[in-house]
Amino acid sequence: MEDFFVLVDKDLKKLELAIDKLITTKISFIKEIVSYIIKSGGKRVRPVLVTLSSKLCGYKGEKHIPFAAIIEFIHTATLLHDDVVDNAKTRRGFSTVNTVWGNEPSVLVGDFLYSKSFELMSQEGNPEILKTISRATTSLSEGEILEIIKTADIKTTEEEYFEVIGNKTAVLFSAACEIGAILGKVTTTQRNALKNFGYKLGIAFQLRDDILDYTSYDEVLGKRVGTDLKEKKVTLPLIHALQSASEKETSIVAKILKKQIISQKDFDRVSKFIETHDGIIYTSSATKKYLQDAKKHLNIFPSSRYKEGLLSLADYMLKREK
Ligand code: GRG
Repeated sequence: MEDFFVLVDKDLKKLELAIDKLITTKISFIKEIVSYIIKSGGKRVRPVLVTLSSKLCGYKGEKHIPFAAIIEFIHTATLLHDDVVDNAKTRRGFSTVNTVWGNEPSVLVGDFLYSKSFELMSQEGNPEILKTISRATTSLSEGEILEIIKTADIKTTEEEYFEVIGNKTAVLFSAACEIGAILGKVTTTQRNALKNFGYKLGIAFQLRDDILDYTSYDEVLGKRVGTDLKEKKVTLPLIHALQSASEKETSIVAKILKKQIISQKDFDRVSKFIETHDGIIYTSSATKKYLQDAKKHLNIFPSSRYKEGLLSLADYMLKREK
């Protein structure tokens, strides 16, 4: 187990109890689906961020637990929606909710988790945190919609790509860290530092995700490799490869992206093309750069095991395999 997980081991146990306790509903069908997805082995990276950030900021209370649970509920809601949008068959090594129960339950249970999160937040009575999470969820939707607009667009620029991943992934990481800062009642400078740390970490997390989607294996990833291309998502490895591609290569990729169904052979061809043009190497070095920048934001905090934990969580982003 990574050392930052050990550091928050007790808190993660409390988190699991809070998750069970906070999801109250009389509808057993909702319970069944929520429990199926939420117990299916998510990494709990966002709750770890809430916890480590709050402790870094000297917070000694217990409120980070419900907020960590709320962040995980929102994350889970986005997965339920995203799997419908992408028509995904597997997640975390199991059949997706949309495969087992259908699209409607997946979307509606996502709505339930999303609204439950806001109900719980309103009970907590912390307007700063409410504002932070509200803004983040708006960005999540914007990111997902931007991504749809850019589907199959081989002209997608790096800037547009970073806007998509900033909104769909990084803002929630950023919000998780900011919650810790709000709970710890630190200075605005420290709060902004954690917010920026979380944002850059989230970008790196998504970059790694987009690399793994080309380089990993279904069994390791717990979902189908090559989904991005099959869903016609133009991610950084492909964007970079296209920048130095010949006209002929570009037109081959464009033709593949226009197909109704992208085959395994098409995927292999595009993977080879990305490899030839160093798309993965480029994306890996962008990941490293974001992580280095992210870590610098923590310089203003005194040394502590929680700071070490956040730094080692940053290192894990680069090597994670799932
Ligand atoms: C506000 C409910 C709501 C929806 C907004 C669908 C949607 C619109 C946004 C989706 C954004 C999305 C799916 C971004 C990808 C984020 C990402 C990298 C997910 C995988 O996270 P991990 O690896 O997952 O932390 P685990 O399984 O470990 O929990």
